[in-house]
Amino acid sequence: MSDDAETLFERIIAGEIPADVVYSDDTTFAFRDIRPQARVHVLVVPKKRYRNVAELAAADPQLLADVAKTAEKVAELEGIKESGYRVVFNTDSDAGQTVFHVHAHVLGGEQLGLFGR
Ligand code: D5M
Repeated sequence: MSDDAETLFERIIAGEIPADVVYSDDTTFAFRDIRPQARVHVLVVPKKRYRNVAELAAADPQLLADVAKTAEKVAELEGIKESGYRVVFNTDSDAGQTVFHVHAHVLGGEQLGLFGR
């Protein structure tokens, strides 16, 4: 993991790297994934960096709740709250986590496939 990978989302939050921002509030930030895996694919991050969802939950459960609420807000803004959506936290290498600033993938806008390969 490079330093760039560690700080990428902090730099997006700071406005130093351009992103298609969907929502922002005091504690969370949401922007479109650069490599969308569904018609709607938005990343929700806490502004404060934790490595993964387990570390976030242990350190600051309220902030994890904020991330979950922002995921729902994003679904509302994207018009997929009623049809349903998926929220995924990739954790470490077998899950393909590449950015070690915890982020929820909010996926939807179409019928999603099953889990697995
Ligand atoms: O997800 C990391 C995700 O971050 C992956 O789906 C691509 C996305 N990504 C990487 N760089 C950017 C930028 N610059 N803007 C928007 N989205 C980006 P992971 O769960 O760690 O594999």
